[in-house]
Amino acid sequence: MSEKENGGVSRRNLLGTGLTATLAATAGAVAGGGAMVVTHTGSARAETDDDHHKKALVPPGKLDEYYGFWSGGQSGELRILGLPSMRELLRIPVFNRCSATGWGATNESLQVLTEGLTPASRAYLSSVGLKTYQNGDLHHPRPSYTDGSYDGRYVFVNDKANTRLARIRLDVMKCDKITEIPNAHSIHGLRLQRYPKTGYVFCNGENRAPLVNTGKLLDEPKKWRSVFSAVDAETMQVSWQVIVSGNLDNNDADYKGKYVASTCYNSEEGTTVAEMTGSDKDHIVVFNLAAIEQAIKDGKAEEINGVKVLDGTKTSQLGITIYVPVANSPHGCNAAPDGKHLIINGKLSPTVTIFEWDKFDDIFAGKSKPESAIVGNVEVGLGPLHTTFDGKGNCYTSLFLDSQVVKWNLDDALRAYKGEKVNPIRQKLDVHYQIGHINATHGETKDADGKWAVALCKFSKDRFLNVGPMKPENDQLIDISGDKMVLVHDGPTYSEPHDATIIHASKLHPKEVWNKDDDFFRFSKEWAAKDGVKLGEDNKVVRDGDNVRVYMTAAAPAFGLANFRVKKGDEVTVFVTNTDDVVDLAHGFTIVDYGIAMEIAPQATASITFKANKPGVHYYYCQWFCHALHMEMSGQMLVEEAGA
Ligand code: RUQ
Ligand code: CUA
Repeated sequence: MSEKENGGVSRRNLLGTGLTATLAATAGAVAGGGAMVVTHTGSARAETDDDHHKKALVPPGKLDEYYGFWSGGQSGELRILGLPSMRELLRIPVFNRCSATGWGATNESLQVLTEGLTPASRAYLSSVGLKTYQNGDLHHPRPSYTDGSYDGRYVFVNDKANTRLARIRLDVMKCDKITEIPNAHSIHGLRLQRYPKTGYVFCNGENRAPLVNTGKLLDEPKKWRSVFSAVDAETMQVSWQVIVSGNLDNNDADYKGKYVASTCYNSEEGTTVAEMTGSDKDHIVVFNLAAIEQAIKDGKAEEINGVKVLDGTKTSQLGITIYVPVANSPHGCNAAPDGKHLIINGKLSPTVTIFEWDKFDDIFAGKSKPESAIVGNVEVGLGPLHTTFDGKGNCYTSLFLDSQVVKWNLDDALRAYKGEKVNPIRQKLDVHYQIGHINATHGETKDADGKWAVALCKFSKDRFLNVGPMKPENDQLIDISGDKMVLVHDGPTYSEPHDATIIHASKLHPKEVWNKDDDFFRFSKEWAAKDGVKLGEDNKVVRDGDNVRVYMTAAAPAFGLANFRVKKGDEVTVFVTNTDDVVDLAHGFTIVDYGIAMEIAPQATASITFKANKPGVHYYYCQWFCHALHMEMSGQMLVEEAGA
């Protein structure tokens, strides 16, 4: 039976367990019963409601109300979308190599990409002819906080592929720091200290690996370790690390600056799927920040690869962690904007578990049992992964297996747990398909405003024109402002947005043009100072043995140098300063048949270093359309045969 014939059952049912949802959706059912209202908005035709849809329209010339920071997954980049239009506004290269901007090739970007590498990675990369990693796997974009609200300073992102943390400056939307985390293996969960401000960036080392990972203990997985790291948000240095039991998955911090909690799977500490899911309980681990800082002061840490590392495993006597058993393989970990509650999403269990942060006080003091922190448990549906919030007491949990978002009420859930006869479930909405993260406008702050939520679906299947075997993902916009959730937009996205955070536009004030003295240009500024050159004024070629430094301006529609001459074998660095002080007037610099290209935004300087090993006339041109005479904005690099 084809998908069409069976009414879409196989599509919705891809991962096996969404049967109830499927039947309801197939029938186009809108079912309500008893105290519980469950709405299936149904098939691909029926789920957009005209009024809600219009609310999401942003007409030409009008601006969006929110910035969305979208992970680029294994593309390694960060993206900015406007909400509610879901228009993609910008791509910010981070862990990837970017053909347009020269990220990964310019000296400015290479400084960012190489400064924070561990000595071991640096040695490995140079042994294979690389300066830095060429890929990344960016899951979690997290904007910085002051007192539980977004403060517009930075967005932090993880790299699961190469164990890194990166920081993006929100004034210029550029990555300015990347730190590889030593001792950990694969950074996954990433959250920030909320109070008094960020502070610490909390990085979950997902995989267990030998500590130190230098070729010993290969066959002794029981001795491998999973490591939790706190990184200083300003210096981007690792402040401390804690060894834990089990694999760290996602984490979140409270609103008081006292605790961080993390879900852990594989409490069995196995290495195969069967071993990792053997027992029916895993746990969350809770970190006590004050106790950790005290233990470091008291000299309880061991220094490993230059970092202070504490033992926070189950058998540790330091009193810095507690372990609370929860159902097998919990995943999402979400602090509610009420500042009091923490939601743990079951993944393999159809439930979410509610914790109260304050109850950890007595548990750390030894006055009560770890389980006493649990104040609620709701059966939400199959495959709960993440929960977001509307600031009005409702929670929205993504159901991966059911391909649904379930809206439930926190207060009712707490009352139900105490034995009252209330059903906390408000509504279930079909999404398409297999949702991972869900995030609402300001949902991770105390300013959660309950306007929109985005459902980041892992599969799009039939939702867009068929583009071959590799389909886009589907990021859906849901209007959560009313009693009922309404799906208003499908947005195809490229591999693979795991997560997104959404900030009201009033919170961010990016610059229109660069400040020409910005520290981001320090590489160029330092060389110009050494060479006695004024960036943005002088056009000059400086020869220094085999090293040639070429300084030029770019002002539409001409480069400051019509040509420059070097010798085969020279190491050439070209510095280009965009002297146009005009909004949106970017230039570029590309050398033909040399693999050289870079972006130069208004008032910026960019530089790139290469070996002039190919003799001949090589045009350079501006690759950013900047002027009616943009095509004429070019010049020639003349490379002489050596000895000529
Ligand atoms: S995790 S789909 Cu990488 Cu954010 Cu939950
Ligand atoms: Cu400058 Cu095109």
